[in-house]
Amino acid sequence: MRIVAGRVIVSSPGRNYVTLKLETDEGLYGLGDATLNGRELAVAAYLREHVVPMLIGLDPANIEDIWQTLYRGAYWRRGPVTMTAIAAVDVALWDLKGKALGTPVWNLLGGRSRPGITVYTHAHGHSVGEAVEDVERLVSQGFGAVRVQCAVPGIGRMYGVGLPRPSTDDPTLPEVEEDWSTEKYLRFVPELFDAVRSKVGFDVHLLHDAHHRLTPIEAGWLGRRLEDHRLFWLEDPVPAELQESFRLIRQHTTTPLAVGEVFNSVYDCELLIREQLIDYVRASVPHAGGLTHLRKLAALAEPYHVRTGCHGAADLSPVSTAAAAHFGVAVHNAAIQEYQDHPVPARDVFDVGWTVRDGRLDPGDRPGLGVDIDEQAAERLPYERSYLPISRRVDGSVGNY
Ligand code: GCO
Ligand code: MG
Repeated sequence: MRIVAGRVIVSSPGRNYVTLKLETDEGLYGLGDATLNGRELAVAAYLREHVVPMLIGLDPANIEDIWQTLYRGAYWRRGPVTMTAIAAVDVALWDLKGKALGTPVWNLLGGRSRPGITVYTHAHGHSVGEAVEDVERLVSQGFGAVRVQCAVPGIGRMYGVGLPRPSTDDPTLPEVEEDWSTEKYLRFVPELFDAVRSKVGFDVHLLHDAHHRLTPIEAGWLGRRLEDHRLFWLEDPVPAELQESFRLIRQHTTTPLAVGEVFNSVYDCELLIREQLIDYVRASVPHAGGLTHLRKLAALAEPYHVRTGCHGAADLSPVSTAAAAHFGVAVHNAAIQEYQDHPVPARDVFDVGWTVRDGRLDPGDRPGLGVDIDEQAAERLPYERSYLPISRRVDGSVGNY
């Protein structure tokens, strides 16, 4: 079998998704997600202009060799654009192999370690009362793990609470989250979890995302203050560009720590893992080099008691949810998977074999990844320029979004 074409499909069914479709001379094709939120067209161009021409004529069976060719052969290694492009090719090749052999990807990865991977989903509110109600709603739907975010009194616009986008003259400009105040946030979050725990009890896993906004010592304080609430994890307390900063956080709290949705290779977390500074690594299939690389990262983490809790927000396409599902049921130290519903119009573009039931994501038994794309439906919903928000602190300077 030979690769004869690679098509990059950019579509916006409620938000932008980039899908790579690798076609072979035998009529089989494989799909991979190449979406990098806010920088979608950079990956599309990297694939179209530089990667796809190198793939034509290759045997798609040789997944490892193609991965190494794209990684080492480019000379310029790593980085989100490169690694997302490599991931899209890698996942499309695993999809193709499964289809060629008539078996699901989870079977190629060593079979099932579990029937479905536990997922966590998102609760949010504009007030503590609303957040509590949202957690109760999700628990009643069968979710056993819920991430809780809530608007902080006195902060105008907040990450993770679903506030409407303000109307602006130019909708293509990034939205701005104003008034970020660490002091207000740190005063409020313990109150939020006091309320949620006293209402829902300890039978549900609660998670929280600090979205890179704290310093290590602030993170240590928050983790310690939340210890009695037994969070499943505190996520991204600080950006992990400086991996050793987690030493300081670790010395101050036993609240479990998760980090890494922006990681794109094992080198981003090697120290975090080896020194056991984190409990969960959030690197994902589409942003960390595909199934081939994420499996190696998980294998490094296993002896150090670090498990995976992969990023799975709605800006990762339904093709990535499929890849996450196959990874999650097969890999032994996969602990949990983030899950957020995709926008409704995505159902017209992507046909999926995975399901979420009773708080678990099951990849299903279709050959390959078990997902398909309707290219005509995708074409009717063209790319729309959009950016992630920018965060500004009370003093007007740019903070971490
Ligand atoms: C999460 C993430 C997201 C990211 C988004 C960026 O934990 O789900 O933090 O909300 O901000 O996916 O593209
Ligand atoms: Mg996050």
